[in-house]
Amino acid sequence: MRTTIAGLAVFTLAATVAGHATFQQLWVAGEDQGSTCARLPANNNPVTSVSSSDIRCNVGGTKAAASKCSVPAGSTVTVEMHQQPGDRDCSKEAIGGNHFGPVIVYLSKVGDAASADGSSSWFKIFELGYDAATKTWGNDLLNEGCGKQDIKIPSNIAPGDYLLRAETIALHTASQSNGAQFYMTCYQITVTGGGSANPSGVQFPGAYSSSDPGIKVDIWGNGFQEYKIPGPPVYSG
Ligand SMILES: [Cu+2]
Repeated sequence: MRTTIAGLAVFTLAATVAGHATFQQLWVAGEDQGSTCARLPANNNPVTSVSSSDIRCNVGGTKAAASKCSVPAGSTVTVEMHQQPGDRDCSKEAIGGNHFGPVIVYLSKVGDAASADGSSSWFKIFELGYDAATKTWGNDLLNEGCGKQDIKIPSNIAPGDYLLRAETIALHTASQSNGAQFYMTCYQITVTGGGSANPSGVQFPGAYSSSDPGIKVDIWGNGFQEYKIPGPPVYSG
């Protein structure tokens, strides 16, 4: 009996590593959708291989969410990250204090957001890297804002289903090979209105290389001044 309890305790600890985090909730035009359209990762551990299909929507990221969130083209959505599942307590950091890095968001047009596996092409709609003047990282702002980051959905993209992939990359150990930690969640959305734009994009895996200057980087060194966000440029539409 004792062994069973000890085993459970270890399992619980492994599932909830302190500092690690997941994007969990979505707001659409200021309305809280909770996690209804989030493909919630099984735990808050990072993905560390850019060549694994886990880099698309996290480990187990093909499992459908409860529903899709309807999002008007041109509106603002808010992704929300926290360290522990369902714990939206704003007095706690969204992601552990030294997990510094950028926040990046992509969209991928898909036939059905509930069944799409993320193998389609992704275009970037948001990125926030490092402000050297204020020494502020993109995910510092998550921590200051109760885990939230606003993102504008382009107004001219074609209506229909998309996966929205929200990501932060923790760089505290990124000077080692495969030391960067990727935390991402895919949200299932249906864009309404919009236009006819179908921006070209990149594939995951493929968009990132483990040797990219924004992925293998020593953020602690004296020489560190500028940060190059990985992936393609932001779609300007
Ligand atoms: Cu970590």
